[in-house]
Amino acid sequence: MTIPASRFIQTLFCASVLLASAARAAEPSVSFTAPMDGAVVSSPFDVRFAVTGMEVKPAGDMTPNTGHHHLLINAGPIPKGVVIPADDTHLHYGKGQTGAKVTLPPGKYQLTMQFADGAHQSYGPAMSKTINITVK
Ligand SMILES: [Cu+2]
Repeated sequence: MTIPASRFIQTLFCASVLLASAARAAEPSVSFTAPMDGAVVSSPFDVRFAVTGMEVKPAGDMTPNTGHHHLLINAGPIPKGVVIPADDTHLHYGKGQTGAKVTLPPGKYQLTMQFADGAHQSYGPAMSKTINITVK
């Protein structure tokens, strides 16, 4: 008994779709564990950072595919290779922290987490995540 050609092609197609999604899942990325997008929070509130496919290291460590988290307040992702400024709205977690308590006055905010290397050079939009929250 032989497998009909159409069935064989269908199987191949399914296998390639699975492989493609596996490759996508392996792309490094970051995400907020907290707060959730659209959340209403009381200040101070917990921010939790997660990263997959790269490793957290303190600032200064230039091991490839490692870096530290940044929180950008009312700002979008930083282009790849650009050094992230250090000021009131660009917070660096250069000790390798994976979370922080953040204090903000009441209002609506756009929060962007941005992963960057040991010299604070951004890994670009692919290694960022933006959410909108309300501080009550
Ligand atoms: Cu930094």
